Amino acid sequence: MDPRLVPISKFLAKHLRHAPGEIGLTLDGEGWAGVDELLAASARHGFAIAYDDLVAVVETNDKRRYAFDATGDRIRAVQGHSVAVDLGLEPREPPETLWHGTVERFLTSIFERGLVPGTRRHVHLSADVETARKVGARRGRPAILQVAAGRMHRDGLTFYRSENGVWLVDAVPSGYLSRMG
Ligand code: HQG
Repeated sequence: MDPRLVPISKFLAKHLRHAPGEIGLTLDGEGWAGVDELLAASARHGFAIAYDDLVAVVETNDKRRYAFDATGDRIRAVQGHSVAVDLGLEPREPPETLWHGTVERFLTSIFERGLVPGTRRHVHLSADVETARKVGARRGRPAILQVAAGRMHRDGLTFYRSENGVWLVDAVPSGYLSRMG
């Protein structure tokens, strides 16, 4: 992605996932904001975004974090919210194994309490080890947990997959976790 677009992507993450009210924006129940409203609200708050740059962020963002609706009139973050939204995702059967990247200092608590969502709506799991390693590395030296997703699913726990390929689940009890690296 063009480095010039990174601050725009971060601004969108903040306001489409966590703090729409801070710029006077309202998300609907599925997390959508009107594109015109978003651009106006951003400009009003001293962060004017050109429409073409918004499109470029949606299309070239490294993790495809944002999407327009079919008409192109609305935009939302495809995962990672802390505000209450229902993304309308259908339950899906996960692969037998998924991965979670974290850091050593959280492990004692994780093995006591399982993985919990913290401020977000879901626990985020990765389909491959490399992605989990990157997620963990945001906080320090990564510790990788293997998640027995197939067994969880057979035990009746529900999985979703966001549009950009992140697996989402309400929580992961510690009995489904093992340390991999
Ligand atoms: C930890 C980024 C103590 C958990 C990434 C994590 C991801 C516990 C942190 C997405 C715990 C929550 C999400 C427990 C979980 N005790 N710590 N019982 N249970 N934790 O940021 O998974 O770039 O909310 O291990 O790539 O790190 O923003 O979740 O370290 O996909 O698109 O609590 O965010 O995507 O942190 O990251 P987060 P995450 P974006």
